[in-house]
Amino acid sequence: MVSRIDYTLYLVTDSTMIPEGSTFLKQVEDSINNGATIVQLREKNMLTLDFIERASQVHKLTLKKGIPLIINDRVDVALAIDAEGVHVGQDDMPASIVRKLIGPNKIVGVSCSFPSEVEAVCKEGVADYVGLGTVYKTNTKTNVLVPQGTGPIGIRKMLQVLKAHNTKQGNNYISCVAIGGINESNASKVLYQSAIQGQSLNGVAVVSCIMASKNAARSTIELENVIKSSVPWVKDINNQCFYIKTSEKIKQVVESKPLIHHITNNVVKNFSANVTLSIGASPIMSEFPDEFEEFASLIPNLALVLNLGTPSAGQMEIFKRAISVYNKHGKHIIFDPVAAGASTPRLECCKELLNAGQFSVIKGNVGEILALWKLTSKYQVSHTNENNLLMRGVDSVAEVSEADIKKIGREVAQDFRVVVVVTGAVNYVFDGTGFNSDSQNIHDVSLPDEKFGVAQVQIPGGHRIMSSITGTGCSLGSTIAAFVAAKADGSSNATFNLFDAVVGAVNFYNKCGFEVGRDIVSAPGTFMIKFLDKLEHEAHLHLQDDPKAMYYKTRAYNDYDYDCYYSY
Ligand code: 3NM
Repeated sequence: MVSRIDYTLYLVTDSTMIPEGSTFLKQVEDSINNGATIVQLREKNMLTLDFIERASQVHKLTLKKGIPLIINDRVDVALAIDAEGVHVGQDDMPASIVRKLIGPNKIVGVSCSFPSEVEAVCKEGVADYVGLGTVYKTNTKTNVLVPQGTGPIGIRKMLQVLKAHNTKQGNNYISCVAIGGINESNASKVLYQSAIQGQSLNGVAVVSCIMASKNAARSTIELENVIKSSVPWVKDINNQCFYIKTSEKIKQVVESKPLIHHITNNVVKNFSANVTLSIGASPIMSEFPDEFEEFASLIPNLALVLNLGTPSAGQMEIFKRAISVYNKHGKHIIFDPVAAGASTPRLECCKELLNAGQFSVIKGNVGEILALWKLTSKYQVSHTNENNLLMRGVDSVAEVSEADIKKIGREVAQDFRVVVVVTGAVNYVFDGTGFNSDSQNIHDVSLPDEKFGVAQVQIPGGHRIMSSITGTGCSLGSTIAAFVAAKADGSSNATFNLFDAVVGAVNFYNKCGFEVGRDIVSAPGTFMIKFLDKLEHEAHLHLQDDPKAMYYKTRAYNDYDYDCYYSY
């Protein structure tokens, strides 16, 4: 088999979409000369003689540049021109037969849409790479199996299977690219979001983004730049921990007066806005997409709360517009998947949103985080008793043990590369951001599972009465957003530690809830008023360090150990 193939920018051709004024060969040549690292000739309706003629023309170009030419489906054409490889789909000639026909030194690629198909390719053991798709909706191929796209969630599930193969001693390494609806606007996002610990994509495959471009050279250069650049939402995050008290962090919120954009449910808008004001931030409740770009591009200390409490078809489009704009400008999004496990359509909404872009924080109760856990890459490939136990937990959240909460919290955090907050009598915060990767590949998480520690903290506090007052959960989302927008980790760096800021928010909020509940016991109406007062009081008046105040004990990423205590 062929080794060291560069799959980074994989051009798949299509002669039906050439723009006016250009030619098929010009599009291919412009792309090859400006960054395409491998080319697949894909002609679905061409006479054999014409196909061979075209293949040898393209081969001349690729040979000159020293990059491989792969022929789609037609082994005979590949043999005729001595191409470097053949790519087959699930309904084409089986890869094992292709291998026999073209020999051990050529490249064999196979398209896969599901983990079971990747598993079959791994078992067969003759392919050099797999093309995973369809990632996003595409107009280029009409008969795809998942028209809406598998999204990064689906890609990760396939990568989990591939990783099991690739990390096993003695197995031939199988590379992978993603395909379908990829272009300059989403290439770095798909590379970043698809990566799981120990296995990331080797590249992206594109058709229309280059073949239909009026300037194929420029489109290729832009795509290459995007592939090689970091995703915007990590630019202000660091991984340094300063063990700084919550009082220092809330001070930063008050001083920076961040703007918290809420797209939230109708029940809690008023309370969330009041909580936001009480802690010294400014709320804006906007579902008007035309102004999102202006917010995200012009306001520095800004974060978005996205709350699924009262979903509707129209709201999904608004959510997705907001995600796209906020991701583009690297602004942080706090996702509250309210009642994610309540119905299949609601979980589908979560999936659609998590596939649409990157969140920084996901906050939910045990049931909600358990529901999202079903979308993680390890969920479907593992058929262990452990998983069965957790599945019972989805139906009966009360049965979920602390160990289960820690497992699902960690796995959701790792898979979605976010900070996860699991709320309850005890709150848990997990850091799955993994920005301390040493990898050369900026989208790669790279560290193997056993080395990738997920920092985790348990935060007590709050009060049971809070569960009978609407908005107390949702407003924690507003508080987290305020700490994140203010970069309130207690340090004065331009960058901040996302996990520390979130821990500060959860700590602050629950300390206030505990103290108010302790003093007034069972009076929900009074609690609401007193709670707002308390938040305001603590935020603005108690900014000095209190020697008995909340403090952290230890933090060690690799031991999953980050205890948090505070004294009352
Ligand atoms: N294969 P575009 S999707 C050729 O899902 C191909 O296996 C797919 O085109 C798969 O980059 C696809 O224009 C077309 O979206 C991708």
